[in-house]
Amino acid sequence: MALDSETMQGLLESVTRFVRERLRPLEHQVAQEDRIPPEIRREIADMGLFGLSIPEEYGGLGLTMEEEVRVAFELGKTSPAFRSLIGTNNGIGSQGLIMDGTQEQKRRYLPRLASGELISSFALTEPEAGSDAASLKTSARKVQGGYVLNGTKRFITNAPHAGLFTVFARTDPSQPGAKGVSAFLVEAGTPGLSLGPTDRKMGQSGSHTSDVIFADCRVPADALLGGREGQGFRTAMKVLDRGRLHISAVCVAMAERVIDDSLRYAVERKQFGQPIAEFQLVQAMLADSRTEAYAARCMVLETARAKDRGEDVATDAACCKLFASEMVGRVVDRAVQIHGGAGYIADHGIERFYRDARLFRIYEGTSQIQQIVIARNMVKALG
Ligand code: COS
Repeated sequence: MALDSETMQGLLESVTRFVRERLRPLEHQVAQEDRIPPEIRREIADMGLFGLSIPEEYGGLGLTMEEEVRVAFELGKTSPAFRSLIGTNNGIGSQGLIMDGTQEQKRRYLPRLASGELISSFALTEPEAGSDAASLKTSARKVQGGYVLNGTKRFITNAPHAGLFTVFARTDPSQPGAKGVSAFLVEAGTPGLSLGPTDRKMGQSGSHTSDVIFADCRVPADALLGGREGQGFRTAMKVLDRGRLHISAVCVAMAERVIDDSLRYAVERKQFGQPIAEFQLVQAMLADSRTEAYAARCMVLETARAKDRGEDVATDAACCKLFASEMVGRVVDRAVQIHGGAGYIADHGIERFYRDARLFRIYEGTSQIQQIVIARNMVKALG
């Protein structure tokens, strides 16, 4: 454990209180305005949440995976946009740097990522390379003293706010697959780097994505992550293994939140002269949701502990992401059903979770990609 149990308990309690007292009252406003109020960003930074999983020597809290998912179990009990604000700095935006960066690269960026001064983004997906990430086309041509990047990245979370991008680009055009890919740390404001308009999305208002465009964008040689070419795809996969576990924890949290909302509604709402919670058909929906959320919670905790023990969790992280994201889809669907007409009305909030949850089955690898990862690894393990 990175924190002693008292400190960890204190952190969990303060996040729980912060979600209840500060974030939940703002859910509707954030959805309406599609922005997180700046004072909330400051409070999140003051609590150290931008640096949950960044090592202590760089100013983060250095949480273990188990501790991180326990925080996500609490932070995820509100609109996912709040979690998304710190999601990239703790996850896909910083982990490549933490896992494979040079000391100098870590020293340059991690303290500012941990404090929230700098937001980071993970630029892997392209218009024609989504699930098939190894086919990416963005190029990084070696020139005197550095590289020149050309290409377009798509659906990049937090790009409109990012000061730093981890960009995956092909350094070796003779290698069409994973082997020719390298990772680069590219700062916002570098000439030749521009952003597309912010995407309009189905849900998760307040969290923003956009294209990131490289047009003869010149970066210095020391922007190459870890100083080694050809390692980028492997870095991306390792980052995603970890990210999938974090997203699974967020799915558990959202499920628990909407189950709680559904239960309270079912106890209050009366039909046929009694609370609908007393009807067995409604009870069945509550019980199925509770059971599935509990199963996902156990999977996530167990896999996080295995990761902390140093085990390879690529398969189990994919199992978690597959089960937890599909589970929360079923749970939010039942939540709408339990709320009936009120569940379909925008002001009530349940329909917003229904739309927000849809992304979990898509990003950081679709459910179908998780199935492929799991089955392939099973076959490989057989030898
Ligand atoms: N950890 C470390 N290395 C890994 C790895 C992992 N989890 N998964 C794959 N690799 C390595 C492989 O070992 C292989 O290296 P070698 O050739 O040296 O053995 C290399 O990476 C290529 O792997 P593979 O051959 O499995 O690549 P594929 O092109 O077949 O694709 C999938 C693999 C489909 C699993 C991958 O493209 C993927 O995860 N796609 C989804 C991408 C995604 O999640 N996008 C979401 C957007 S980011 S928010």
